[in-house]
Amino acid sequence: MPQGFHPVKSILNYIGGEFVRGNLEFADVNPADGSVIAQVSHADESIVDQAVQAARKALRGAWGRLGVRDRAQRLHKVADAIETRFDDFVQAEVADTGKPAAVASRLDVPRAAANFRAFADLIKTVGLESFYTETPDGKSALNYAVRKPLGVVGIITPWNLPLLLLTWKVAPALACGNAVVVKPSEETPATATLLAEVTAEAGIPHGVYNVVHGFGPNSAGECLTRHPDMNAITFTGESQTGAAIMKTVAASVKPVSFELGGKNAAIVFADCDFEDTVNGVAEAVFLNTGQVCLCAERVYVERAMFPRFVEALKHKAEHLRIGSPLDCATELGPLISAAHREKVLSYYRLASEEGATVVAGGGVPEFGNTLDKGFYIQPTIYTGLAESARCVKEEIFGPVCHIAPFDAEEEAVAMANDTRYGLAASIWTTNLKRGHRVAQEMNAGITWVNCWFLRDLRTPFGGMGLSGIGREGGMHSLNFYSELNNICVRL
Ligand code: NAD
Ligand code: 6OD
Repeated sequence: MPQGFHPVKSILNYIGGEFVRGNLEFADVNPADGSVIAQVSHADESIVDQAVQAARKALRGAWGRLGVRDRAQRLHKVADAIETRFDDFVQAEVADTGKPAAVASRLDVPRAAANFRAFADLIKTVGLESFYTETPDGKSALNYAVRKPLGVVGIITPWNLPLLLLTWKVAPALACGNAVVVKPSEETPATATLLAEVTAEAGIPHGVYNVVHGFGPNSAGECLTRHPDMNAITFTGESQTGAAIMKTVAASVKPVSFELGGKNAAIVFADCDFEDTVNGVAEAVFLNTGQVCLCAERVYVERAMFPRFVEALKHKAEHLRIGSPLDCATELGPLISAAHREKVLSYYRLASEEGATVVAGGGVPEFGNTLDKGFYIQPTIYTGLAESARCVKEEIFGPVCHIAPFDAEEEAVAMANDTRYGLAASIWTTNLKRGHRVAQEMNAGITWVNCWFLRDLRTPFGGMGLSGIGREGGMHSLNFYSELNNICVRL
């Protein structure tokens, strides 16, 4: 747990092993009190180009010649270095996001190290796909496919789990032998830059990991996606942004991997373990102030249990400890920005206009201290909305859910699947047969039964519909971050 708050003062781009200042700067704001914690150097088109060229040079140098065993060893060293500088990462992440230090210490920073270890271990086990071929006209051959890096990969990430989501892509990209140019969210630039120091300490050659800071459209993000020497783009963020990026990269036919938004459902059956389910659903709704793409914003509860469940979740929401991220007891931090709070509040207002009953929250908490300058919001529960309401259909990305009753299993499945998204779902029941059956009906990239956000990094991760294109995780990541060259040798 960090002892104090030591904000970074200046956050620079990182190119070819050097920290690079841009001509313009923008402010990095602490969401807990609205204070400016750092000035961030903005990367214009020429700085983005320098980063791409540095990455290309690294591929032609030592990195391009390094074997799998050595690459894996260095990725483990990156993980070691993240663990050594654990408190620095926690402090930087907490200052940027306002998330409770307890959450960053339990989730974000350990996952960053785990991402490097998982892909370092996996890449060493990957064999070659091979076929012994006999043709009808009597020829024979040995076919085997070798894995080659894509080249320079552009990685664009959001602000909700900045280090976790960045390393989730950097680790497999480097394991496959690529060089990367990353553009973290403008809201949360610190840990990507800290990771630059760590990669250098771990012996990752200069130019393999580059960081450019800036915004999306007409800024560093778009410059990356437009760059002709970029070989692939992997992106996590809003579905609309994914659509804009897709349009930009279409001209140069680059591979893309998109992990996008969600409007995830939790289905609670009356035979669930009540206490476990209330705790699990509360976590699925409120973790990280609801700013996890996997969070449940729609909760469907079997009618027999509906009033009791609503009361229990209300109790949870009203007893979550909201406060300073640095206080060990804090469970709920602020939203990321004033603009995002305004967006979430606009949905709170809309819910009332759409006829919702406010079960809990619905507004902004008051502290009587500097936290009033932060971007806090009350955890909120609604009931009574029509399934067609915008608040039930659109991703809000805040600590909020709508709870609706259902009578039959098929009805719950139909309501849960009635969405253009398809990222995650959770099913809560002690009837395992039903758990398996309903889980298989879900149109989602991941469905949890009696748990939520329990991750195995070898499993496929991604979304259907508006929630994304492609899968990452385990071999799926390695398949995205490499190309196969099939070699056919006449015998
Ligand atoms: P966002 O789409 O606004 O921004 C994400 C990143 O894209 C930022 O770095 C931003 O600067 C950049 N960007 C924006 N416009 C761009 C453009 N035209 N070209 C290139 N880059 C551009 O998303 P956000 O607000 O940072 O994050 C919240 C969203 O991310 C939510 O919708 C959430 O569901 C989604 N998300 C999805 C996953 C997942 O795994 N599916 C994970 C986390 C977050
Ligand atoms: O756990 C992961 O690997 C992952 N990509 C989580 C995404 C969370 C979204 O906010």
